[in-house]
Amino acid sequence: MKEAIEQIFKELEELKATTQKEAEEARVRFLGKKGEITALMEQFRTIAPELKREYGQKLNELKKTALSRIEELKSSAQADNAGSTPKEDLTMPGDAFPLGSRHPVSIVRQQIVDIFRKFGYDVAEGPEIEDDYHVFEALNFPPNHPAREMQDTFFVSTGHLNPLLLRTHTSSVQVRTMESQPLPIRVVCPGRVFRNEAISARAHCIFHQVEGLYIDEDVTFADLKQAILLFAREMFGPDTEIRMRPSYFPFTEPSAEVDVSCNICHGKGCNICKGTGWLEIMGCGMVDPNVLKASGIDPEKYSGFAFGMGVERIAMLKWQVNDLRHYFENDMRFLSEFATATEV
Ligand code: 2U9
Repeated sequence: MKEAIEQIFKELEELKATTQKEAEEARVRFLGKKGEITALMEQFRTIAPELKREYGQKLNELKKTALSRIEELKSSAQADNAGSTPKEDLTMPGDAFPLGSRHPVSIVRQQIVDIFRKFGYDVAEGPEIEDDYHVFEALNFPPNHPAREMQDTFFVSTGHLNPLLLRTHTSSVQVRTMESQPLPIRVVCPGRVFRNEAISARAHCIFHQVEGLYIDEDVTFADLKQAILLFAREMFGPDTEIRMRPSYFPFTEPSAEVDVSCNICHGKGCNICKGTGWLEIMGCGMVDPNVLKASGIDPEKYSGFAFGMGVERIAMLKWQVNDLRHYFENDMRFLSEFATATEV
């Protein structure tokens, strides 16, 4: 028995297999039901008890060596499909790629833009780094207006007449449209804006706006009101009502804040609308004649309306999100809630 064990150790050392099939044949030869090592194991039962300890250890060692040698051969041998069965089930469907989804702010921005496109508006975009002229001067901001201070606006360059800054609204894009496009103008301008503000549940130093501008002969406040009503009904549902409250902006006169009827309680009063039945969605007004004049448009012949809304604010109302910061934190638990929310 001793010689037989030694002999098999030697053979295992010299064992070669170039294919899976050969490796499997080697396994059968040594460890199969009628294999050489299996036979020795059976023989072991009949040997004298005083030899059992020595031979038992040797046989165990031999079996272990055979198993690891054959495993080694199997993993290094080329796959030979003619003789072996593939481990994988090639008919199984593949693993799905984990696809991302659109950001809720991007979904709402697109919905707003799509509604105005349907009304016949063009879409315009412009630079995020702007000059003082296009953000403030051309929009009738007085020289001492607080928005022009360092506390409110991020300046990129200072110390000259027309400093560069991060735009605080997308109105600069409408100014550039007035400078370069023929009349009439019907345009919406989506984009990112920057304000030097402390971050809280209701404010952020970066957010998104969609602003709109319509200039033609005989554009009136009634046209503005109708455009906003149609927008509100597309965005928040066909039963939505609007109301306007007087307001003030340097670039519009008269100006108004727009509220929509609360689509949660339908006017009864709930904690979303703080018991008022109304939710503020945007500001608007008739373009100030000074703004038209600054861009070379005759205010005697033309008039226009403009409006502006914060995209995060609309998204908060739409999905009842109570903290603006969720939109900037990129927490997958929050973002994946919107994976299927792409319908208008
Ligand atoms: C031109 C002329 C007029 C754009 C307007 C508002 C009213 C407004 C705010 C809503 C919430 C900004 O995001 S927000 O903080 N906007 O209330 N924006 S009218 O008026 C213009 C724009 C361009 C040439």
